[in-house]
Amino acid sequence: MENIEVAKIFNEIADILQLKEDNPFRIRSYRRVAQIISGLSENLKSIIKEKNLENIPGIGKNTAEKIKEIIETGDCQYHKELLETPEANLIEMMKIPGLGPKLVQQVYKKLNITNMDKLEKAAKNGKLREMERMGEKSEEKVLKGIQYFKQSKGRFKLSEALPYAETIIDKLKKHKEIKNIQYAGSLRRMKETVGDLDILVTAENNTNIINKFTSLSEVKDIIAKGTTKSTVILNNGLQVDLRLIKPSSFGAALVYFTGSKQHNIAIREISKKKNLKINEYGVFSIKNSKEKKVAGKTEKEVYKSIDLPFIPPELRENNGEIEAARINKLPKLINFHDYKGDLHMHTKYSDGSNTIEEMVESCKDRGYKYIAITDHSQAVKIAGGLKPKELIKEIDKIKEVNNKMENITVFSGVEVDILNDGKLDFPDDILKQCDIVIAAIHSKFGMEENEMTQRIVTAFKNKNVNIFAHPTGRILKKREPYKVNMDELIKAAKKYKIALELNAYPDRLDISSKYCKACKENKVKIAINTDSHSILQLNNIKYGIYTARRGWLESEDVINTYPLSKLKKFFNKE
Ligand code: DGT
Ligand code: CA
Ligand code: CA
Repeated sequence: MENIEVAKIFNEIADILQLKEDNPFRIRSYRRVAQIISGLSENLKSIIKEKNLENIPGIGKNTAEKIKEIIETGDCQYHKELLETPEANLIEMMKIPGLGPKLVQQVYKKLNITNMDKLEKAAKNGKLREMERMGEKSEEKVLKGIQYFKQSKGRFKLSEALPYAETIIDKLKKHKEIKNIQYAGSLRRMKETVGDLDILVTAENNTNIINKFTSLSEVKDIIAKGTTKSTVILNNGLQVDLRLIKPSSFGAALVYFTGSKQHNIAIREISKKKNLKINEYGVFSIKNSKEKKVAGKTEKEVYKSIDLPFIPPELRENNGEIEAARINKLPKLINFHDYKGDLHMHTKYSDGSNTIEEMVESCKDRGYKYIAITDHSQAVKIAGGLKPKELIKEIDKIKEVNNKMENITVFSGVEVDILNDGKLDFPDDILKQCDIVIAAIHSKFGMEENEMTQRIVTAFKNKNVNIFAHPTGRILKKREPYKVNMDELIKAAKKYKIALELNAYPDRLDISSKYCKACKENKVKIAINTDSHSILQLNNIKYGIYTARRGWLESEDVINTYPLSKLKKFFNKE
């Protein structure tokens, strides 16, 4: 059982409790456990074997017992009991973006609607508007949500797919017969969601490898098992295509199966003009209707044969990368070693599960040069938001820690809420005392576009604000971005020297790669932050870096790569 599946059970417990209108703090604590588990870099099974689960910050005795039960039996009693209650039927509807537990309960109680199909019918037939506080508009919203759900259904978040791909590759790699193994497809392009995994292998004995692949413990169903290709379904429903490739074609296959399809079509057009044929087996010159292979072993060779430099997989969307490659203007994409420090994280002062010292130590171990501690402000009660006095206390504490620590600078900061009118949740004289201020929206997501844009731009005008967190508010597969005019937002960010955040939390990846590119083109800086609520979540930075690369970002576009002095200047808007 993968960690993610265990996390899913805890999330489902929270969902059902929410539908039961249970204690919000209890609900939140189950959600937090789910977050902690999905952030773990080690498999729960091996943690149980080798260490104590309760050593994981945020995991208490009760939770540890539940986790053990789930790992040993596949589920836990408490979850099973909850599943027997009437509210459990409604979980499906909770998955519709924009549909909260209140509305789900309302349609259940008033109209006896228990699933998505019934809900869709009721919305189409104008039945929902008969209820309190509901109208034609809310029906439209429900229908849009259902449509969005159906579109994204069957796709997996990057964070749900990448660990599986890595595990499978690690396991298969142990077999000496494998000479080369690599994931391709949308995963290699680091798309935020992937439809299926595509893995390519070269091996001495194909049959052996296919047998090993289909008997992996992650495999639930075998769909196809041939001599050069096999397709399976994993325990979490994800499909994996494994293809065995001849070494002389590995590069060509890698280009082909990495895609995207649009990129492939574009390079095929180029090859045609050069009298070449390009496919998954190689690049071939055609003379007197005779074919001769000119490239195929490596990707570099394939691109070279059509006079292009190697194009990083993250860029292969036919979105300008081929034109850039032609004139040798491909971006020098940001890399892990460029990254100097995380500027958005929470501690026990608000809803994090580690202390300031623990967060700092862990970041120091990662080799970071600086970090910022940024707990929540008072408006977000559920996340333990700080009162002004408490923030001042925390700032003192951060300064104390900073003075003690060597080789790392700890900035004092806050994630301050943007209120409905664009004012901030703390007065300026409080904010001024922070080294860094992150502004964020955690309420009233349903505003009209104009109002929302004005709300945010008003906040940008506050001189204390440095970063705008998770700028579109989306939750992958769960919540659509709020309505906001991104062009205006980007312009305002430029004008008021605000960095937009690329929040690396795997459910967010907000802003998306598309907007990263737009920011770069408008010379707006990006801050890649994990928004960690525990030391384990600091690992999520990888999803941020991958998404940034997909968004064409170079190190100079990202403030977390700045040397300390330059970063301080940025905070002071110099
Ligand atoms: P996904 O799985 O929906 O997230 O997206 P991909 O890009 O991984 O797509 P997939 O798995 O259907 O195919 C993997 C790659 O194979 C794709 O990126 C490009 C290549 N490919 C698949 N079908 C075609 C096709 O009809 N024409 C061309 N030129 N390439 C294709
Ligand atoms: Ca795929
Ligand atoms: Ca595929």
